[in-house]
Amino acid sequence: MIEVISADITTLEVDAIVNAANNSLLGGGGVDGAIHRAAGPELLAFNRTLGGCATGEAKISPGFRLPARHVISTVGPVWRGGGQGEPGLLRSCYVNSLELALAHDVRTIAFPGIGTGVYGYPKEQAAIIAVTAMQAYADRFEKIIACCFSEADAALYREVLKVNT
Ligand code: AR6
Repeated sequence: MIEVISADITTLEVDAIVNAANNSLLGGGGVDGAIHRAAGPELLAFNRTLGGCATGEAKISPGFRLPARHVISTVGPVWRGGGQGEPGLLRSCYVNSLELALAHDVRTIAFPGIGTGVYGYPKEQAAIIAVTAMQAYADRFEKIIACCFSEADAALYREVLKVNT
């Protein structure tokens, strides 16, 4: 089941929340900053042991002080016009995060709009990629949540879901 909500992802009681991180996995702004603040300094200390993360890949950490049990960090592509492999890399973010989740018995997982903030991925194109990947995995999870940070973003996801079904 895929659910679209408008919320702060750090408040969700799910098995895993996904972080829109950078290659260092050592924190930043946006949702990454919010997740590190809510998880506490243990997340930064843990992530220092992970050796970073390539764009399109994913790594898993405990949730520490978050209500979520795990944080799955993935690194979206920086938008450079769409001709630099961005769609494939963004799809990989979702697929690799979902595969990693399955390997850790995650049944409920929430995603922010990877790449759609500082990294500049156009929101509608990103939502189509996100929803398509979520739909391919929907039957292997209890719940996949598209956690939007505004009602406008949530409306966009709902529109894409309607068109895709
Ligand atoms: N809960 C849910 N979604 C959120 C939250 C939140 N608390 N805060 C922001 N968003 P961004 P990116 C949404 O910029 O584009 C960081 O500095 C936001 O509205 O966080 O992948 C990293 O360290 C947007 O739709 O991630 C990297 O350097 C979405 O999350 C870089 O930013 C993603 O925006 C990654 O850029």
